[in-house]
Amino acid sequence: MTTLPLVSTPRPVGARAAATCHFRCDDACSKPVPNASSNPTFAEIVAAQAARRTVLKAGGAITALVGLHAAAPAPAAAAPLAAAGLVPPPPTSGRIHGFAGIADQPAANDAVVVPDGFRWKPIISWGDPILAGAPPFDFEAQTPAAQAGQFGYNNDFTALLRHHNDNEALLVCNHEYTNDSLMFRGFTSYAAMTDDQLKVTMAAHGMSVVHVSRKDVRSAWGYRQRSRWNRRITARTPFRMTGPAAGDAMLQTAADPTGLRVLGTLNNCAGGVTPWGTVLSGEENVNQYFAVTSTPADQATAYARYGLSGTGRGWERVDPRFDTTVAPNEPNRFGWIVEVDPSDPTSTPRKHTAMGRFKHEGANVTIADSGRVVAYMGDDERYDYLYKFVSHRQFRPGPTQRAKRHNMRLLESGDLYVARFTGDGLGDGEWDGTGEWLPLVVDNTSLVPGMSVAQVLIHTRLAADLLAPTKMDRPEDVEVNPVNKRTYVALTNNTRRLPTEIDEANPRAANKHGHVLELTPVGDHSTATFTWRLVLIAGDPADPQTYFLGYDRSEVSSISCPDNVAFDAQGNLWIATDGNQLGNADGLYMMPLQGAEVGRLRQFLSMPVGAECCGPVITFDERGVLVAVQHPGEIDGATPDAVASTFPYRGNTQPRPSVIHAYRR
Ligand SMILES: [Ca+2]
Ligand SMILES: [Ca+2]
Ligand SMILES: [Ca+2]
Ligand SMILES: [Ca+2]
Repeated sequence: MTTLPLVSTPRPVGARAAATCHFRCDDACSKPVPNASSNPTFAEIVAAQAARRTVLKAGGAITALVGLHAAAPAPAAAAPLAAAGLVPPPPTSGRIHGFAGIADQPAANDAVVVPDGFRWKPIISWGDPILAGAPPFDFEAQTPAAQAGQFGYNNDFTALLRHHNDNEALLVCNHEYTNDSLMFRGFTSYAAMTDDQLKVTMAAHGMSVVHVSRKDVRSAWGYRQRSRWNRRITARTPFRMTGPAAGDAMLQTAADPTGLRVLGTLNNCAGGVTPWGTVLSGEENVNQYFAVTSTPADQATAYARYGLSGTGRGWERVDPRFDTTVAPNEPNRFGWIVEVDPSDPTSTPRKHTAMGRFKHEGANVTIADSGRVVAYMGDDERYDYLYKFVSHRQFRPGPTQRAKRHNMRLLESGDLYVARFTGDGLGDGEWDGTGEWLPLVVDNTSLVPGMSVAQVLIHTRLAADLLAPTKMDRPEDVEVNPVNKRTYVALTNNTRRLPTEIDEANPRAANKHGHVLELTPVGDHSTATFTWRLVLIAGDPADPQTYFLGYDRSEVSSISCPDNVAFDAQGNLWIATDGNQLGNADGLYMMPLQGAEVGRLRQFLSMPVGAECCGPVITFDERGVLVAVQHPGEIDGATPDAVASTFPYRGNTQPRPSVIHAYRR
């Protein structure tokens, strides 16, 4: 076995590996932007133009953004920098947030780096057996049956649900996609794969529920093989459709004339945990699994808007529903938010039509003061939108089974909105303004002219286009801060945005590094209006276009491409990145949102070569964090015979996506 010569060739600036783009999203970035509508709104353009005039008059700056930064409020006082790339440690405590930030790590570094005083261990890796009868992982002897009982590939969203006591938990994980060229020796094309290999990749998708435990609060989490709580959900697991569009003609197929029972969940990206103990997961780039051999005439516009134009991943050879001539409605049965109850391994997971269909990054819920459940959701595509769901019924608190049965139905009926942002001008030194939630469906009535409720829910992108929401720079994870109750939106990047297309909420043309938005509801989370501001404009802090809530830019870590967000019990914002475009490894970062250190971003850990950082979850004791290391070793040219990474370094020479636990020694 050889290892690619990586040390002197860091990942080129400006790109994820081409292999990642190909296997994860079928090269979405190299294709035409699916949103061809003429949004954003007139109001924003007026505001942005007014702002540019103000700034140009004041400072003669080159761009609105650079000019604005010069006018930004004075940075907060900060302690002196300890060393290049390092920020001095705050007072330590037993909690995770007392750590000294690590320096930037080169992208070619095949290591997980954590701060002094911390260590990390893998909890579970691709191929580890979790169900009874599943064999140990054997890279050279993969079978569909083995994979269906083993932990799936490319772990993304991660949840840790306390189970019975403080030292037991259920780990729930998404398996977003497979990299077939790293899973099998000699891969050349989907067409050349064996039927069994194709079935292995189908079984490696979906989700896992894994029983984990530890000795005590100071030890690492480990997983339990063959626990009765363990579960695999794959591309063939039955799901039940719920909500107003369930059973609609556009969801019916020859194999399922009811339109109520779908096999599998695909391309599950981020997600969330509900207050009633279930897990939500977003089906994202689902278009890539379909061999579009023909397009139904009455759905041609929708097929185009959802990127359904590819040749698929070979699955149609072993499961004909992935051929659109055989099953033209099968694509409509993917692209939903799914809900799984990990506390009942026999339960049928559900897909909620009331929450709309698009390239769902994920969903996170909060309980509004009104008692209604509010879910925030991003459509992760350049120039797509931010959405909100508000349940019709109220959350019922309490640990009883009766309350849980009630709450389990909350996401089956509700109102759906899409966001429009209006800037108030850049002259005030902040990227901020007001926003409104434009109604798509309210009280089971469509508010989109010419579209029925089912049409709005199944072809949500087309419906939203008609309301002129704001085109965003790839909305990814969206989550409500448990302390300040505001909503945070990671916007990864959008290198296609033109200078003529910037607005105050998406303020950079050719946005390589992304930003983070904060929404504050006017009233409670179920109301139709909000105010907003940017809290982070990512990049190299030496770049005057970056912004860290006004904190001294010489005192913060560099960061690029925010993707997943999480919070600790103090309300600090944790950000995981995907696709660092500064030549550094992806990583996990923490930024305080209040107190003297507001905006002082620092890096907690970094990823091995080729990997993105996913699914951060601060453990419920606040002493550590779980992170999903996704696609380690996925760099162009890497193969099983020429690996780029040996992560997680456990005697196996192939890189294996893994969930790791980083915790205080
Ligand atoms: Ca995504
Ligand atoms: Ca402003
Ligand atoms: Ca991601
Ligand atoms: Ca999250």
